[in-house]
Amino acid sequence: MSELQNDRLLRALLRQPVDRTPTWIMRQAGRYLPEYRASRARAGNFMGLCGNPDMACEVTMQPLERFPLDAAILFSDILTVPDAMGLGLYFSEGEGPRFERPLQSAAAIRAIGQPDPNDELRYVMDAVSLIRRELNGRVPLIGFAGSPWTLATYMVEGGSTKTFGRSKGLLFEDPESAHHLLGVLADSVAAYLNAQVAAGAQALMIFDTWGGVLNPAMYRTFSLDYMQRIVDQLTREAEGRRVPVVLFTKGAGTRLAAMADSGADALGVDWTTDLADARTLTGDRVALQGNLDPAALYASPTAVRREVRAVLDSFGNGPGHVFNLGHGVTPDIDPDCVAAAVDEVIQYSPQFHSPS
Ligand code: 1CP
Repeated sequence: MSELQNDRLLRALLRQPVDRTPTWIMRQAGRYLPEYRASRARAGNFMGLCGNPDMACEVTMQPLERFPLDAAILFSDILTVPDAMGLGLYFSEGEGPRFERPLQSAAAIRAIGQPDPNDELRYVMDAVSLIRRELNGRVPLIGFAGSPWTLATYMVEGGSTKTFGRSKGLLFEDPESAHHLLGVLADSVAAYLNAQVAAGAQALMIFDTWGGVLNPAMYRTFSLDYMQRIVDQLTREAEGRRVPVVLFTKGAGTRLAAMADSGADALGVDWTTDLADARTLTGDRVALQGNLDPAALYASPTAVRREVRAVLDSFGNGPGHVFNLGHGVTPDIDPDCVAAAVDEVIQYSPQFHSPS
């Protein structure tokens, strides 16, 4: 493997000194880029993109051709794991992800097993190896997976939900089945992430998009404990370097304090918590990643730059910050606003890293 030329991301995630704050953007490859829409049209649909390593590699590289980002993230989806468990993932136009065979009974939950990441998910590992070759050491590659709880919501609901009626209902009504499902998912995700590291992923992120909808006690029992079970099983070193792990719970708020004790190297922070407060909650235990409100990208480049400076000011001095949005970039923003955000981080952040 070629020598890594830009290791700012890996250093910042481990709270090591850097010359400036590194940056990448959640959903940086996506529908806001015309070149992504063209690739997706050629592939026919979203799964056609994810399932074809050449296309997944092409799309992963697109934002790096446009913006001086400090990381690439594997182009895939968190729902490939339940798909590999036999649930039949598909995307209906304008409706988001759906499963053909959602888990609708305790018996269905008992019947699922762990997929082999090098068999059913071989296409993801092939994409990881191909992207590493294509990156040629330019920036590190982030691998990822969904948290057990977040995956379980889609598997039990059959798709996206506003009320979490079935999935939260299961936690209250039949916690034993819920624990069984979350345990299988945690072990499956750990094996899947370790296979990504073996294929070349250099940092890992666990997306717990729906952890914030649980009450604090249930968050601990049904979301955080299973992320912890994953972190405990992960390969933490590859190619002679530590492989940093980032946990992201959307809507975490004060739960960041408990998350900082999970053994993760870094936490993603959404825009509803100030980075200064997140720093106070987590002390020096973890690095922080975030947290520009994605809606700021609907404003002018001038306003975007002002908001980026506010995020950098809020974290303040010292290492341990990776700039990002507080959640994924939305499809209808102007790519020039992403360019302005990335450039402002480069221009404004060196002052926070000067030796004192
Ligand atoms: O082209 C399209 O219409 C598909 C849109 C799309 C994209 C670009 C989906 C469907 N997934 C993705 C890629 C994706 N998904 C990445 C790629 C890497 C990147 O550039 O960041 C990642 C990391 C994800 C992760 C993901 N998928 C999450 C967790 C992060 C988050 O945004 O909260 C979740 C919840 C999903 C499920 C999913 N897949 C796709 C959509 C539209 C959704 C969300 C549905 C919902 O809101 O319930």
